[in-house]
Amino acid sequence: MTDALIVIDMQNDFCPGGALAVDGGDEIVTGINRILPDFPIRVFTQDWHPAGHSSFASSHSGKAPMEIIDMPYGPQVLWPDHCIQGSEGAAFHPDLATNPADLIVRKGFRPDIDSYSAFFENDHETPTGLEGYLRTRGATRLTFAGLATDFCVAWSARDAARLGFDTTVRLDLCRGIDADGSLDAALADMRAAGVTLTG
Ligand code: VGL
Ligand code: ZN
Repeated sequence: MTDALIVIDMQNDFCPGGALAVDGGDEIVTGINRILPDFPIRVFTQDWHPAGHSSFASSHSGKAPMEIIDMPYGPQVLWPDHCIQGSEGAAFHPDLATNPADLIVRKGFRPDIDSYSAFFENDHETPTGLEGYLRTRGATRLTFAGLATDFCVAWSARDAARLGFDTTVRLDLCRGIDADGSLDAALADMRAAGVTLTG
């Protein structure tokens, strides 16, 4: 077994004071920093949207954040503007130890499609390239931490399990958005996909 830690979207906009703040998002920074040295492979993701991204409510007239619209690739929750490329909100939390990262994967940069998962855009087809990176580095077992449990962590972990990686989510090192029961649904989805939930 070769282990990789995948740290999802530990960015200012998902922490208290940010544009799409997740309750307690900053509480997990210290714990993530602490476990980083335990993993021989360390990957961080960064949500990285162009201004006017199609996942922003502000890009659709008459729509408010948290409404759901139909996109060609399926239903899409609309979000407040967040993680705009190069902005302070898109930067990693200032206390996150980023030097230990081997690779930083940016996602959500295509204007017309969102990308929750670290592996595929929301069409479940367009790859980010992370699978190839992990396989060529020999990773077989993946541990996930970060934000948000019920969106980018859950979609990433579910894809990882489907791709055949031994997949664990450290729930104690994640925090969720929990819109409309999305947290319970995400936990059930991950379990059904064979993801181990710990912490
Ligand atoms: C995320 C909503 C929109 C996440 C990213 O990181 O979970 N959620 N963009
Ligand atoms: Zn986003």
